[in-house]
Amino acid sequence: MAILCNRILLTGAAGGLGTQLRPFLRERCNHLRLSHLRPIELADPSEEMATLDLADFSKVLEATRDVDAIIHMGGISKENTFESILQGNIRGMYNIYEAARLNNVKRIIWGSSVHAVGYHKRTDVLQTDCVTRPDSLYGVSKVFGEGLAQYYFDKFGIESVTIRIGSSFPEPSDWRMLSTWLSYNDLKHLIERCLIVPKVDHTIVFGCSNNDQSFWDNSKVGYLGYKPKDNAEDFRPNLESSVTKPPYDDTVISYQGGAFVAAGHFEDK
Ligand code: 15L
Repeated sequence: MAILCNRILLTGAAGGLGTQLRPFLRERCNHLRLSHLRPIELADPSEEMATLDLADFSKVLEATRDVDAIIHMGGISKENTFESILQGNIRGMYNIYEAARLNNVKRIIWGSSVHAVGYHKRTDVLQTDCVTRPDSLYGVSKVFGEGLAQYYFDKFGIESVTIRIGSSFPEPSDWRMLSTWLSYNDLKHLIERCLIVPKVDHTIVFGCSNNDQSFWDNSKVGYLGYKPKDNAEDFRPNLESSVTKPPYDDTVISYQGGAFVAAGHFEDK
């Protein structure tokens, strides 16, 4: 396997996607620095641990030292109180970018979300430069992150790939995921492309597999060379036999953000 970087920082290393990416990235760099809130047992001499809270700037500054690229999958991964979103995703994202600037990190690849555009209808086919329509405070924090990535590119030349991840799970488990599913293999291929392509400026790409029912069109960012192979359609028979199909006009299915749109405002609960 070709070594792509000397040292990569992977945030959220013990989370769902971090766990998938860890062995994959380990083969593509000399040193893989893992960051998480709690210590993780190291699996290889090439791994290093950076235990940290993303809201703690001095810790993030230390963790980004001597790093060539950051794969930022950490932070809050669904709707929560504004206070939690503020610390984990807004302050956390700022800390990553500001620390990257001070430590001269060249490229950041990070997980934005379908929830940055969740209020678009399922009938809209979105281009990567579409307007954002967040469906939650979580989605708003992703829009903040997308703005931050653009700002740090325009002002400081730090390159980023913002991946608007759909639903990255072992397989689609509801009807909406026929459109939003991102297989783990396609995620890994996409991350590899984001590391390899020589020039990305700030690119926004939808993180989805090659789904027949996709809401998204990545053709404007063809230069990434992302060619997903999996298709959620292969799982339709499983869904048909095990998951009730919601009526077509149900909010959970009629908006791209699904349950996040249907859920109402978190702070009212
Ligand atoms: C996300 O952004 C979440 O992190 C993930 O857990 C799923 O809920 C996904 O969106 C989705 O909407 O399927």
